[in-house]
Amino acid sequence: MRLLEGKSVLVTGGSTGIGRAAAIGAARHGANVAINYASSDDKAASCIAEIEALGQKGLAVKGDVALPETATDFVARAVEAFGRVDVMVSNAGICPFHAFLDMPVETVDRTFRVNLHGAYYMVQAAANQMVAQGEGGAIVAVSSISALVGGEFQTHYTPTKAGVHSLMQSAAIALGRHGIRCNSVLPGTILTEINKDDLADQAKRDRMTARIPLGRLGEADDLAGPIVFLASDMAAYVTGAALLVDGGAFVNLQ
Ligand code: RM4
Repeated sequence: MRLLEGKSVLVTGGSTGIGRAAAIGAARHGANVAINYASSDDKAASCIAEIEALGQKGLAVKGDVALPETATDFVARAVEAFGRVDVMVSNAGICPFHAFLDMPVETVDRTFRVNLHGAYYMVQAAANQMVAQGEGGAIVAVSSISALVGGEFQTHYTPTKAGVHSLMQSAAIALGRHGIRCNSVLPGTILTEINKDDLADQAKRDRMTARIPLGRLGEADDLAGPIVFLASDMAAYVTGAALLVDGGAFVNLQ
C-alpha cells in the first residue's frame, strides 16, 4: 500500500534521525521528497540516495530553519523541483541539555529560534504554497512527549515542544477552510543524535527505559508510520490532533 503516491513531501531536519526516517518513509509510500538540513552534506546526500534508490525524486536544501528566509527558500526550491507542495513535515529541532539556574541566554535563544520560530516559519511558508495551489494539504509537526511533561535539564526545550503542539492546534483552525490538515506527533525517548550524549549515561538510559511499557527506547523508524499516516488521506478527518509515539511512557505513572 502506497499512501503518498505522487505527492510532494517536504521534511525539515531531514538528513538524520526522525526527519530522515520520515523522508525515506514518505518515499517508500510513493512521494517525491525534499529535505532541509543544517549541517552534514554527506548525510543529506546519503538520504537523497536512499530516496532515489526507491525510484522517487529527492532534493536536499541546506538552511538554518531559525532564519525566516530558509522556509520560503525551501518551499520555492521544492516547487521548482517537484511543481507543488502537498505535505510539510516540520521536524528540525535541538535539545542542548543544560541546568536551569545557569542556563546561558544564547542557549535559550537558539533553542527557541530553531524549535519554535523555525517550525512557525516552515508551517507558514508551506501553508501559503498549499493555499495558492488550492488543493489542500497536510502538515505534520514533530512536537514531543516533552510538550506534556517536563525535564530538569530541558527548561528551554519543553516550552518549544509545547509551543509546536499548540501551533498545530491553531494552524488547524486557520487552515481548515483551505482543506489543510495540521497535526502533531509527540515522540517519546527516541534514540537519535539529539540525545546521544545524554543517553550515554547508562543509569539515565536504564531509568528512561524502565518507564516504557513496551520495554525499549524508540528508534527513528518508529515515527515513520505515524507521520506517513497523518500526512496521508487515511487521516482525512484528522486535524488539530496530537499522536503520542512513546511506547506508553507518558501514561506510565505506576
Ligand atoms: C524528547 C524527550 C526525550 C529526549 C529528547 C532530547 O522530547 O524529552 O526524552 O531524549 O527530547
